[in-house]
Amino acid sequence: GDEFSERRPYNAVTDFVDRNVDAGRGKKVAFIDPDRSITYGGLQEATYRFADGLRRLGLRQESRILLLMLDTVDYPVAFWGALRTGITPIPLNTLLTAEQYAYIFADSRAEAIVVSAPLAAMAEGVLAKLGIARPMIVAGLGKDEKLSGSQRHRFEDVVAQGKADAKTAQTLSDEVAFWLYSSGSTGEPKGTRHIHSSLIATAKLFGQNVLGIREDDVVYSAAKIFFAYGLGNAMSFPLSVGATTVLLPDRPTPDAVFAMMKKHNPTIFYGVPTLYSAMLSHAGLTRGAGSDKLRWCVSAGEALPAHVGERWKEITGTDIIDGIGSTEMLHIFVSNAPGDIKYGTSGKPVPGYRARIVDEHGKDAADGEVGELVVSGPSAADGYWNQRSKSRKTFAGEWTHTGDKYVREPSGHYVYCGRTDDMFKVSGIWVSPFEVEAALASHESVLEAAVIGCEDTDKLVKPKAYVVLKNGIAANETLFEALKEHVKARAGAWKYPRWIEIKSELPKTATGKIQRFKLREENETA
Ligand code: 3UK
Repeated sequence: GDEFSERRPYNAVTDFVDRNVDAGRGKKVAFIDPDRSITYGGLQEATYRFADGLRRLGLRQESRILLLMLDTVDYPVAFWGALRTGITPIPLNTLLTAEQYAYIFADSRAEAIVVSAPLAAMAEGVLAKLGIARPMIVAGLGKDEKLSGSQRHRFEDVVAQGKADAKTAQTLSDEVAFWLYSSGSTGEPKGTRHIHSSLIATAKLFGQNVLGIREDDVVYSAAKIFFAYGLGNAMSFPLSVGATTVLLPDRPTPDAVFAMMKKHNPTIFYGVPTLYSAMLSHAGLTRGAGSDKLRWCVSAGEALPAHVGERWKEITGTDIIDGIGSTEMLHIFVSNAPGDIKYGTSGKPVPGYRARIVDEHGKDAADGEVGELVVSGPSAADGYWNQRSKSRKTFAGEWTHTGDKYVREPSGHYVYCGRTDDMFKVSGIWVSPFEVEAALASHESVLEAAVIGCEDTDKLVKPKAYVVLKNGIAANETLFEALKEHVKARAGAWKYPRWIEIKSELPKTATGKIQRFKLREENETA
């Protein structure tokens, strides 16, 4: 075992909230949103009160509550307040469809919902359609806005009515603390159950040891708290060292992000590759991306194309640290690091995690051979909720299967090659759709691209590309020929797309991952 896996009485709220107050940070600002801020002392008191408020609503230890919330100072109060009373919070993506929420409401059997005011009507509609009654706590209502119906409560009333000296539930370090629904690029979302000690494991192993986050940092994450990536970035990592987090409830457009950078001068910025790429094509990108104090930028969620990292470094003067994480492992487990960056790779295993690349028989692949990435570490989830066979496949003892194809370079760097299920062979040689997409996206006319394997008249699989062109670029035969030549030169002769189809947009999950299976379905029915 490791220092995080020893089983002991432990509630994460004491580590992330109370310890800061004990260390004399009671008056320090922990979170800032566009309207309010909250100190460490204020957070401690509000989480005690919210915990007691939940008990007063009839909720008991181990019941589950959904958090359908925008990023404001109420988010940490709800999350850590629930943990304090041993209730399991389930942060939910705020961008899902009513059908997806209906599925999750039913699957999770949550007993209450905390919802931000702009999302309340939608949540009411889902409950009505399911024919179930649940207490709903609405955050961010205006003073004059009224709540109607029974079991409807204002967030601030639940906080105000709870006692400030209530109990902290005695939980165990390896007891389930919260769930996250996996983004589900294929199939239905899975409730991924995480334990108390995983939060401190990721905060120390990645936040502190890799990023070097410290007390005087001011962090801003464009990735929202409901995403495992954002939960670490904007909540657990900064709280683990007593830093300050700035929150934006709105959509992180390049303009909105630049405004945050200028206003708050964050020292650490977290984004996803699509955002970095959009910011790069924005005239507003300057040194520090607008912040006078920027130390590091971090990218995850999908692979960061090398040219994006390199261009970003040139213009802003700051590197982007790309690392791979997953909902199942809670945060990043293979990563580049400050001072040790190789663009175009995901870096090396984060100390404290072990990674292997294995073939279909579970044997270690040689350097240079593509295989599946499996990982072992203290922050692996306890399993999926009510999904026994998927749990057994993904969490195989101490090794967690990522479903990602990787190759290790002799230098020890891990290079992403796409999802296991999206790979295909051309003339017996593996093609990673991702590699062809990256080659296409590096062409000056291309905004983004998706590639699938497609049968030709000989029933042999060849790459087919769906391409979104940049504004004002016209599609014609000359351009198609240029794109094919570009891929041949960049990725390898056999990898060029035999067919190119122009699209106005690509099908994506709510978290921005390309849904190649949709393109495959579309291609089969055509
Ligand atoms: C892909 C990457 C290449 C990969 C996440 C940081 O993305 C996160 O979690 P999800 O469950 O998706 C996991 C899958 O996304 N991926 C993520 N990062 C990278 N591929 N390079 C990367 N840097 O397919 C992985 O299996 O949504 C990211 C922290 C916490 C997270 N949950």
